[in-house]
Amino acid sequence: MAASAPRVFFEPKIPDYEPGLYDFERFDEGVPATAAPEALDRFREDGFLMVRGLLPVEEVVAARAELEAMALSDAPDCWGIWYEGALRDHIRLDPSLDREIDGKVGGVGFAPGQEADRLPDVEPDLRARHVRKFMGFFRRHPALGQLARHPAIMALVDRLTGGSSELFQDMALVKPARGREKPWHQDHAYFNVAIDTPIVGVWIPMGEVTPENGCMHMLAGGHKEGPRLHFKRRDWQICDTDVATSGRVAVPMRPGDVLLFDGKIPHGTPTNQTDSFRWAVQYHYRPADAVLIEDAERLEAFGSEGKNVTC
Ligand SMILES: O=C(O)CCC(=O)C(=O)O
Repeated sequence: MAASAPRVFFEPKIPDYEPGLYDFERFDEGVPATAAPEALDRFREDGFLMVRGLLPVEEVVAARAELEAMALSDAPDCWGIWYEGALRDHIRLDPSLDREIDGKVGGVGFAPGQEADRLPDVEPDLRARHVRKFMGFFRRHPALGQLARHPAIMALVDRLTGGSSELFQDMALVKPARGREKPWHQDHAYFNVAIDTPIVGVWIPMGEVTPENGCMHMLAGGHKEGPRLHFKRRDWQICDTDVATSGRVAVPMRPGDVLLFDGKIPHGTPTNQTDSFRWAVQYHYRPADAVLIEDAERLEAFGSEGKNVTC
């Protein structure tokens, strides 16, 4: 059966953030792969654990090649593809058709901008230089699928979810040269999964990541505070002024390293200030018997509307 065409999302340009939003107290050094099984207490304490050299570099390189090919393809084999607002300098879009973020309905409601059923009509290379995100690809690309089910990752994830884990979301975050930030947020605010469920995010860089090109920034221990209110601002996000300045950690990584993080840890990534891509994939796992909830219950915990709060 032929794969159906991906859904295409054109994001708006988003405003700059205030300087200092991604200042940090320290770098996280991670733990060697051999020490990871004994270091899971650190995950529980900090809300994340970075494991050095957990994956063979050649497997990460092969997965990145699949993403690079998808970015250039005339028929990318994925569920959805998102383009940075900067692509609007090269294509004609009617801004009056842009929709705002709608955290109320979840899913594509989290995507601001507008949606299309075909790729932008520009040269593949120009298109590829503006990809921000792919979703829904791991079953269709062997090397990306291999990372998603990698035994070295699953051995740790299963211990953190408490048993048999189900992969329920796959995405690649491309962050092209000068690509936009992902503001501080908790991933669980995007998922209709019972609030007390142990959700584990796995973030795999496919090149060196640094504060300059947009490595992960974590609020160490912030998961213990539970759900935080999210607002419709530059994204579906925690209010910038609600992000504590103490406990902020930057997590520079190399190919082969893997970052495991709790679904309730506040985290974000700054703008890519370099002229190169910053490639990463992110997979999310939950216990196979996780209870699913409705949007209303998620918003009761994470939503800000109707709660007499400001941002
Ligand atoms: O890779 C990034 O830039 C941020 C990814 C992230 O935190 C997310 O999409 O939830």
